Amino acid sequence: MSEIFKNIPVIKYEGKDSKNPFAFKFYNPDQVVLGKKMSEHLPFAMAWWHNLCAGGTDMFGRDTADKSFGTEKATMEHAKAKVDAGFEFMQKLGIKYFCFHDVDIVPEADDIKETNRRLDEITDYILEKMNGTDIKCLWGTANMFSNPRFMNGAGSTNSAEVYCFAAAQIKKALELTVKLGGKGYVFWGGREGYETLLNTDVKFEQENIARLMKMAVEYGRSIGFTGDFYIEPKPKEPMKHQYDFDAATAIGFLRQYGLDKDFKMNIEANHATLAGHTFQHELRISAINGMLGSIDANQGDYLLGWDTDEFPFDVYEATLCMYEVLKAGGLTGGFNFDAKNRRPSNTFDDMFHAYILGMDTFALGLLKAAAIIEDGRIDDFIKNKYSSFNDTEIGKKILSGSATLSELAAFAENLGDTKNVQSGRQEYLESVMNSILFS
Ligand code: XLS
Ligand code: CA
Ligand code: CA
Repeated sequence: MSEIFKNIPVIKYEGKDSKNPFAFKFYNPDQVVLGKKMSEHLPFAMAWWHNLCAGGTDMFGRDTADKSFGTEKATMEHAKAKVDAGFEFMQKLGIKYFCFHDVDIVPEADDIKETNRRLDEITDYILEKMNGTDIKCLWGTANMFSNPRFMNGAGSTNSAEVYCFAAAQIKKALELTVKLGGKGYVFWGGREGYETLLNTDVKFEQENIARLMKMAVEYGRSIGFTGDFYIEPKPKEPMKHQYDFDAATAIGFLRQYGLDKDFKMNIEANHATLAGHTFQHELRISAINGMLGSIDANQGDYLLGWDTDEFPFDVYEATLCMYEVLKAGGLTGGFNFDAKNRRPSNTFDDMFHAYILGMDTFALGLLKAAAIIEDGRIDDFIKNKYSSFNDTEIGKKILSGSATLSELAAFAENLGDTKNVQSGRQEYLESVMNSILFS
């Protein structure tokens, strides 16, 4: 098989002063940070769909980038060329994981039996390519949103036949995930939501989604899938209301239906901002609930109200993300670049520049987050902020859970005029952040 990304070398770390566009400036895989190699802190993954399939088509125009890799598109030859391209790409960048939807890896046929046969063939080929490399599958998923049959959802559809079709796709995608040694399985509910309550029974739809997830867990466990199932929350787009609005909503849903032991969150930065949250907020809510599983590493654009899936360049955001990840003790999943080149960045070189940018951004984020933790001022501030609960008798009583409302009321009556004498010190803490980030 001949080289696809000709003239693009293996990307190496050259340090921050390097001007080589095909070198890492900050991602130094063997560098030890807080006792662990950077490459272990940052299990990066390539998103099959954006990197190998998407050519820049948008609502107003067709592809600008040629991802045919010298073959005719929508053929098995093309599917195999994408595998070749993907493995060459990952090897040149030192990326150890990939994520895929069923329909990213083969063209979908009219008959699911034929699609499944193609999936068997291509995953045999992927396995062959994996052999002798240390590249693995991070997670798999079924695309239950593109095909017109899913216009009213998959788990939330009104059609029992479409529901069965979704079940068939999940079953196969789980089998493939197990075959490729995948660590996780994702549910992103792009069409699981509604446009208007004039035609929707929300309770019915949510219960049906839960039933489908339960069946997926039972089947997955029965075929040896030991990894995590993930919900990837997103508030809107394509639907006006999506059921997995944000982490808090998704976690509540999982608990309500007894799915919380098998599921965690796959948090995407751009989805967080669409939900009106920061990326860090979504990570924190997942982490404190023991459900921070994996991350879709991208970023949105604050001027645009949709899911732009940009490669992350914002070091401040990446730092706050890595602060959450370090505090949570790492991820069971990884960092999937669910991101695409901007439409005019349409060459093979640009694909590499994008990943170099993303990997360097998260490497910087890791270094800076470690520096914040080592510096200690922010952690100390937060700890001290609540000291009245840890250092006083009444505070301790409240924390122990043994206090009554009447007791606290009696305590308050003896206080006279009470003020909170502790400043929030936000501006000071922001300046601490800047001094750590830019030192
Ligand atoms: C779309 C989602 C999707 C999931 C996987 O907005 O990000 O790509 O990650 O289906
Ligand atoms: Ca995503
Ligand atoms: Ca997205």
